[in-house]
Amino acid sequence: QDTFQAPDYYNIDDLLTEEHRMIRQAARDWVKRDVSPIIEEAAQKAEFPKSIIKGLSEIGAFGPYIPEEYGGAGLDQISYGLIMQEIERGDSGVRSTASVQSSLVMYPIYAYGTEEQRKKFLPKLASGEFMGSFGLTEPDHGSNPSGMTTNFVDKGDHYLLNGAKMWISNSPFCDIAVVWAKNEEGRIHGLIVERGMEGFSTPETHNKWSLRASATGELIFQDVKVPKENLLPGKSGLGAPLSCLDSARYGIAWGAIGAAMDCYDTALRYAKERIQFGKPIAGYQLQQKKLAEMITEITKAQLLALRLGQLKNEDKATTAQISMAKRNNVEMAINIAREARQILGGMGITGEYSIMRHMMNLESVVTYEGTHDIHLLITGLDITGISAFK
Ligand code: TGC
Ligand code: FAD
Repeated sequence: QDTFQAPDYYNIDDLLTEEHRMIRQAARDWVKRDVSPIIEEAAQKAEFPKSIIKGLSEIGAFGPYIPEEYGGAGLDQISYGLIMQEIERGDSGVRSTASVQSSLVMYPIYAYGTEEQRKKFLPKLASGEFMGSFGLTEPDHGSNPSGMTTNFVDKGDHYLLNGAKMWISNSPFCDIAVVWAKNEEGRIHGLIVERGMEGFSTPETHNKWSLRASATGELIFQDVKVPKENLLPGKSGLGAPLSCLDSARYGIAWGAIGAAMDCYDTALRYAKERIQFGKPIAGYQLQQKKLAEMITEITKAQLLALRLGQLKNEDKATTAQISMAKRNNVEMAINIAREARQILGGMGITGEYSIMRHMMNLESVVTYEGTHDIHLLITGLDITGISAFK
């Protein structure tokens, strides 16, 4: 039974609006009812639970901040963050599916697409009728996407797309993929590739120990004819995909708090109930140190995310500020998962509890959307003015 109770040590709820709390409650109720009961089995079987797509749409997780006229939920950035927090409390893989759909597929179509593209794709993506994926990473270009070799050539009435993307969330079942590729001049553009186009395939990546309830795969393009109307005309250059990452990374900064909260809540309950040497292990200083540090770190992460949300609402959040929050909050969550796992002793490694699943999932979250080290270098560049990437 899912008995989760969210910690709020600094009364941060008082800083939220009534609407924020209602949106969060709806997401929390849905996770308790429709995600928690099935997610462990899905992860053990390494299957994406398609049954959750409808619910994700209903709680506004597909395009939370996309205007309602395009099927989005028309919410503010803090609501978006709270929804991600609740979903990742259930599982980082489920949050991944929502992040990709919202920030990496709907956002670029909304921000850089034509009115026809918005009308054609956004309502179907918001309802979950269409699922999307985002192809930036390649086998030889992960942290350095500017080196990508996927390319397209203008053939008069269409573009001819060739190349391959790797590590792509949702790829095995996506209906459309927003793919970043270079034109003949080496300029990066976004193209909408649709399932069924000849030469387009999406093989699944198997044997992951992490994000097992999320489907990951490749996107392979062999002379794919992409209609010209599928190019996103609004922005080109690496800045176009990076601006989508800003939005997804912001959501992860909130989502990681959810995973951390679940680990903390589970460990606290367990420590109060588990008797060793004649008293609850929660009564030993070493266990209290772990729990006290967990709630301190969760509280700091909550404040960071909330302030970032305020800045996002005012359109003032910088890429470097988002990097700091993504990096800090994911590291916070992975550290809490590791400590919480220890508090549960042997029970911590079983699927009876969610902690080990969170811990394994977070190994992907700390790597994707810019690795832990890449985000540190973004902060380093921001404060020194000197790039240490190259
Ligand atoms: P750099 O020279 O810094 O920038 C190139 C151009 O882009 C502009 N720019 C931005 N524009 C908008 N928004 C941003 N956030 C921007 N950041 C940079 C920049 O001004 C420049 O413009 P211009 O006009 O001068 O050309 O680029 P760089 O090649 O030095 O790379 C910088 C670096 C390393 C930070 C960047 O490449 C990076 O972030 N690498 C990490 C790659 C990454 O995060 N990949 C994620 C793939 S998607 C994914 O993981 C999804 S997981 C989904 C899930 O399941 O949840
Ligand atoms: P590399 O770039 O090879 O990095 C390896 C190590 O070197 C890292 O520790 C890195 O920090 C370090 N490093 C790299 N460059 C530097 C440097 N300049 N200085 C110091 N250290 C450096 N991508 C997508 O496009 N779409 C998706 O939907 C998507 N989903 C994903 C889902 C999962 C489960 C995973 C694991 C990945 C996903 N990715 C996706 C890819 C992800 O964004 C990349 O894995 C990530 O950007 C890192 O690239 P890489 O794995 O090639 O590692």
